[in-house]
Amino acid sequence: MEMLKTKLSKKFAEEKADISAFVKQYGDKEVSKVTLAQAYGGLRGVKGLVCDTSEVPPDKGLIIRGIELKYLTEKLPEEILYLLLTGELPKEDELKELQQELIKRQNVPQYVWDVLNSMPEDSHPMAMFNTAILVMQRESIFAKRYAEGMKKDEYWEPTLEDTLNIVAKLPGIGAYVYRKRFNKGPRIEPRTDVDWAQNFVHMLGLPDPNGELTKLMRLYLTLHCDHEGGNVSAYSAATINSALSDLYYALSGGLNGLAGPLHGLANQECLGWILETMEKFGGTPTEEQLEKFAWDTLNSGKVIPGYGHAVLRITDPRFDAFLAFGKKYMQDDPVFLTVERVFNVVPNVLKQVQKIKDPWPNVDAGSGALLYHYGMTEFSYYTVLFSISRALGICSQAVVARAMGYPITRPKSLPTAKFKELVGAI
Ligand code: CMX
Repeated sequence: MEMLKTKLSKKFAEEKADISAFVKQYGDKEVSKVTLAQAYGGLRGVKGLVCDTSEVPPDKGLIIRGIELKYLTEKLPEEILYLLLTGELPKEDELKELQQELIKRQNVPQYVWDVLNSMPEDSHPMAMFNTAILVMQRESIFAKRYAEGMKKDEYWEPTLEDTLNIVAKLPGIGAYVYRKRFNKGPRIEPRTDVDWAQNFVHMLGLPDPNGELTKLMRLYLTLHCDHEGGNVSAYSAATINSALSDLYYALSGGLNGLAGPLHGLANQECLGWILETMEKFGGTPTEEQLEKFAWDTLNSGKVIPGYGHAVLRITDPRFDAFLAFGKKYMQDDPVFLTVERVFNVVPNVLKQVQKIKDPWPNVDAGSGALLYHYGMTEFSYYTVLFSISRALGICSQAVVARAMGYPITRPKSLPTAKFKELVGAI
C-alpha cells in the first residue's frame, strides 16, 4: 500500500495547510442562513457541512471529486474508491496495488460467521450485515493505535487501514448474508484472481453465464458509492466518526440509517411496488393503469418509492445509468418494461402534488428490476448491495475527516419555547 499511502500523505498535508489558512482568513464570513422552517424541516438546504469526496448539485446529480457520474459508469468500484480517497483516478499500477491489498485482507474472521449463524432466521439482511461489521470492531487498528497513544496527525493512517480491512471483507460478508438468509447453500470461498465486484458475484453463487450480472454488479457498486455529506447514512457515520469512534462503529451506525425506507431501503420498497402493480394488472400495466395506481398509492397516504429526493431536482443520473443498462441487456423483460412505463407516468402525477419538490426518479427506482432479471429476487436484500457500495464513500469521508483533523460534531439545538422567543412569537 506504499504508493497509496505516500500519495495521501503528501496530499493531506497540503490540503490541511490550505484549509487551515482558508478558514483563518475567511472564518467569519457567512455561508448560510437558517430559517425557522429549516430548523424544523431537517435542516434541508443549510450549508453547514464539509464534504470533499463528492457533491450533488440539484441540477446535475452526483459529481465525484469533480468528475460527473456519467463519465465514471465504466469504472470499477476499486477505481472509484481510489478516486474518493485521493481525488484522482488510479494509474494501472496504482489500481493493481489497491486490488491486491483488498485481496490480501479479504478473509473474514470465523466468529463473524458464527454470529451470523446464531441470528434469528427471519432477521433483516441489513440487521445481519450491520451486525457483522460491528462485531468486527475488535479488529480496529485505529482503536488499537489510539489506545497506545498515537499523535493526532497520524489518525488518518489507521483509519485508512480500517477502511481497507473493512472494504475488503464486505463482499464476503454480504454474499454470506445472502446465502444464509435465503437458504442458498453453504458459504462460497473468495477467489484471489478477480476484481472486487466479480468476486462478490462469485461468492453470491448466482448463475452468470455471460458475465452480465458481473457487469451489473460493477455498475451497481460504483453508482451507490457516495452522495455528499448530508444524507442520513453519511451524516450519521461522520457524526459517530467525529467522536473518534472507529470505522466499525461509524460505518455500521451510518448503514443503520441506510436501512430506513426513506433512504436506502427504498430500493426494496420500490421493486415491491412495481411487482404489486404487475400482480394487480396481470403483467406489465398500461400507462393508464399505472397512473391510477400511483394516485391510489398517494391517496392512501403512502409515498411512491424511488421517486423524489431531498436535494436533486432532475432525473437522478444514477437512474439514467441503470435505465441505459436495462435497455442494453433486457429490453423485453416485463419487470424492466414496467419500470420504464412507471418513469413515463409517475413524474407527471407527482408534478401535480404541489408539496413534492422533486417528481423525478432517484437511484432506487430502477435498480431492483435489473437484479430481479438476473435471479436476485429477494428484494429485502437489495439495501445490502447499496451498503457495500456506500461503504466506499463513508469510509473515504472518514479518512479525509481524520486527515483534516475535523473536530467533534456538535450543532446547537434549542427547545421550541426558545425558538418562539427568538423569532418574537412570545
Ligand atoms: N411520494 C409521495 N410523497 C412524496 C414523495 C413521493 N415519492 N416524495 C416526496 N413526497 C412528499 C413528502 O413525503 C413530503 O410530504 P409531507 O410534507 O406530508 O411530509 C412532501 O412531499 C415534501 O417532500 P420533499 O420536500 O419533496 O422531499 P423530502 O426532502 O422531504 O424527502 C424523500 C425526500 C426522498 C424522503 C422523499 O422524496 C420520499 O419519501 N421519496 C420516496 C422514498 C425514496 O425513494 N427514498 C429514496 C431516496 C434516495 C435514497 O436516499 O436512497
